[in-house]
Amino acid sequence: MKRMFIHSIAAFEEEFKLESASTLKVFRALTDASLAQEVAPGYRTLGELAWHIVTTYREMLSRIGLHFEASDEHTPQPTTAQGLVQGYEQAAQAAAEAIRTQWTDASLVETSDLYGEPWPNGLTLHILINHEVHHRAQMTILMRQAGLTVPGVYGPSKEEWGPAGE
Ligand code: NI
Repeated sequence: MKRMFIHSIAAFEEEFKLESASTLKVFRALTDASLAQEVAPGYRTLGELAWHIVTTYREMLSRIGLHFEASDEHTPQPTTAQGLVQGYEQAAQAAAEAIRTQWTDASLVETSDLYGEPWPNGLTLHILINHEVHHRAQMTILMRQAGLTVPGVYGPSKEEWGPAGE
């Protein structure tokens, strides 16, 4: 079966704009105190999950020939929620800018070595977005555990439901 694949820079930008705005909404709901929240002892904390989303841009996209400055997995995690928001905004903007200026649609069908396998670049971009959505969803569980109000992502969150619970 052929994997889902992003075929144009314009399609990537449209998808990325929406998902990135949702991620930012979730990041902006974080508090400094909540960053140590973990789902169970020994698992990634809320702050670590957020930082993993940020550093994946550089980690993943540098493997497929895009050049930009952003924090990577060796950069120490910010200790404040504001630092995480700034890290995310910087990495997401720099990545989007690199894709827009360094690639054309033809670049998306070229393959790069990812973890020992040849992945088309358009697949890597698709997986980058899915990876972010996956960890963002994990974050919302930890945010509830930490007593934060979770913003809606694809629809209203429980806190945003009307009185009838619709
Ligand atoms: Ni991950």
